[in-house]
Amino acid sequence: MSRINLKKAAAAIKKYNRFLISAHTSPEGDALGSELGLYYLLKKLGKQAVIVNEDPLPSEYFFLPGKESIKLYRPALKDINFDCAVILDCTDLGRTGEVSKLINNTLSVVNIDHHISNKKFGTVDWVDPKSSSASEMVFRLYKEMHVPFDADAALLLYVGMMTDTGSFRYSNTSVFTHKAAGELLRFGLDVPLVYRNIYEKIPFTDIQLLIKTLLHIHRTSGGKIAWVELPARLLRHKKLSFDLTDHILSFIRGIKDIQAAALFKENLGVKNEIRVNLRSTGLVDVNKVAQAFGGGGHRTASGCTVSGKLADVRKKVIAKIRQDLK
Ligand SMILES: [Mn+2]
Repeated sequence: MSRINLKKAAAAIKKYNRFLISAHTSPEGDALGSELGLYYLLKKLGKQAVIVNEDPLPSEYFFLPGKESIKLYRPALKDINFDCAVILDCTDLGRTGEVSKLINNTLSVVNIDHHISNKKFGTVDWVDPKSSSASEMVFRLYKEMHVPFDADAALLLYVGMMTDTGSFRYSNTSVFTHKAAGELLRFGLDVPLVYRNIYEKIPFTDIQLLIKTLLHIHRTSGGKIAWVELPARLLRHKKLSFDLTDHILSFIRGIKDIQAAALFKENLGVKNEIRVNLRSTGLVDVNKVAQAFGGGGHRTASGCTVSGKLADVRKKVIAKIRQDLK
């Protein structure tokens, strides 16, 4: 099934000429790696393409090639006459934020995603939950369309696969993921430097925030659930350009006997809106938990945005996690 839809996605890319590329808000390695990786593929095919995101690049991704071609959403972009939109790493169109306003009914939409909770919103839906990442799917698109990789494309797709697999440690890491990564490494990637750029250049003020946050890890349900809150008053001191969520979650997910970890973050821009990020060590299905609140993702990593006060949202979400504890 997935193979047929890969062919359909490739056929759409062949057919159209003026592409809008986007991914989810708060873009991370996979969103950026797959967007830019696809951008280079389209350029090699002689197509026009514009990447539009709602949010700017976090500073740890400033080293990515092609980053200057990413545009931030503004209403004037409606005047560009696209004939196809390729949406990457999104369970639904709403995950692109404001960018969804650029997509009208006449535009063909190619939905390329690896989340099990994908809502199949495209004209073509290529959804493959067995893929480690959207970047791994773009890797397959290069193969399918016989477009050769170069050093830039190799770096971008490697970054997407590396970040979404927790550096090739999570359960979504497959034989194919390693084979693909191995093939990309032939282009002379400096792996330690890639890792250092993404994970080891945390601004000192953010390390201080991380320490403050970790002082307030809470456990519940006999130590099976751990959670932390990031209230707005803490976030105001944070370097907005740097995404700490992953660092905090991978830390609390590693606590002995934990089955699920949750991070509750107050949205600085919207009052009473809480972003919830969930991780599971494998026993609890946090995709199901996130879906109960209108979000989604994967069995072991998911997220949702919930309206309400920080403490109320936290109680509701934790009650839901509790139902699935083993
Ligand atoms: Mn992804």
